[in-house]
Amino acid sequence: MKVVYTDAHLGHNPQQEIAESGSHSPHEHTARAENIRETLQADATMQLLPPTQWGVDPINAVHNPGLNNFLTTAWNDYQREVRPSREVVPDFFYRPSLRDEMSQLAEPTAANARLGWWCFETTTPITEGSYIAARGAVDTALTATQLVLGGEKFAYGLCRPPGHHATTDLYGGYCFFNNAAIAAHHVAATTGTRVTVLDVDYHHGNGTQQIFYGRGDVQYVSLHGDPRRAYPYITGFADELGEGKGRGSNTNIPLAAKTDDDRFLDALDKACEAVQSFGPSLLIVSLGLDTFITDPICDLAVTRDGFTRSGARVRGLGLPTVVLQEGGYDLANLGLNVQAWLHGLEIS
Ligand code: Q9C
Ligand code: ZN
Repeated sequence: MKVVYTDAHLGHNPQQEIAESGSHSPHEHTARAENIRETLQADATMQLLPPTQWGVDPINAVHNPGLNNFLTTAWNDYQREVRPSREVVPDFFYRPSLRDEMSQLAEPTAANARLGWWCFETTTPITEGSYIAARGAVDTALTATQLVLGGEKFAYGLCRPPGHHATTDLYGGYCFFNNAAIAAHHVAATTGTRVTVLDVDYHHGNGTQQIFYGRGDVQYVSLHGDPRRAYPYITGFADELGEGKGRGSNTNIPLAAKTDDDRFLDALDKACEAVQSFGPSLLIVSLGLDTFITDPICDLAVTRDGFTRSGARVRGLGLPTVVLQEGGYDLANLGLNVQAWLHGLEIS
C-alpha cells in the first residue's frame, strides 16, 4: 500500500496541553507520527512517498477562508502583539450569546481576540511551525486521495495534525484543518459522485459531521464514545441524522465504556450497512487508534486483533478506500495498531 508522509508535521511541536484544569505534556505530539512512519517504513508491503502541494483552494472550499487567513499569521501576530511565547493558546472565547439581543460582531482585530474567535477549546496550541504542519496534513490527505482516484485500491495518508474536530469556522481538539472533509469534498466536487467518510476514531468527528450535515452527496458515519461521557460532548448522538438535503446521510453509533472487539465489530457492521445503502463510489476512513484498550485518554477496549478485523470488515465493502490518520495516543502501540488495521484492509 502507498503511504503518504511528510516531515512538515514536525513543525507542530507543542510541549504542553492545557486540560482538566491543569497543564501536562501533550498527548498529541511529534513522536506519534514518527512512530507510525518507522513502523510502516520497516514493512515491505508499504511504500512511502511525499505529498504534492495543493495550495489553499481545497481548504477554502470547505472552511471559512478566514480560518486559513488567521492561522497563516496567528503565531507571529501573537509574538509581536501579545508577548513572546513558544506556544499560543486562547484565554478568551467568543461565544455568540455574549452579545444576545445585540448585533453579532465581525472578526476582531486584536491577536488575542482572534485566537478565541477561531478556536473552541484549549488543547490545541499553535507553535511556530503549526501552520506549515497543518498544510502538510491537508496535502497528505489530498495526495492519498489522488492516488485512489488514479486507480490505487487503497492508500494511507499519515496526517498529522489530525483533522476531524475542525469545523467550517473553528479549530480545536488537536485539529486545525479537517483533512478528511477537505479530501471528501474534493472527491465530490471533482467527480460528481457520492463519497462516505467512515470515522472510527474514539472521538466523534464533530467537524466532519457539521461540514456535511446539510449535504446529500457526502455521507458521514461514525463510531465513537458516547458523547454523554466523551469529548467533544456536544455532537455524536444517535438521533443526529442530517438536515435538509443531508437528511439520512449522517449516522452516529455511540459506544459504551469498555466496548470490546466483538461489540466494536458489531457496531462496525451496522456502520458498514449504512455505507452500503448510501452507495458511495469512494470511501474515506478517519482512522483513530484511540479505541485501543490501553489508550491513555479513552475508555474502549479494542485490541490489535480488533483493528485487523476492522480493516478486513472495511475491505468487505469492496470500495476504493483512502485511510487518513486521526487520533491514537498509546505511543508504544500506535504504529503497530495502524499497521494491523492496514493489513486487515489490504491483505486479509
Ligand atoms: N479530558 C483526536 O483524537 N482533549 N482528538 C480531551 C478530555 C481533547 C482528541 C480531554 C481530545 C481531542 C483527533
Ligand atoms: Zn480521537
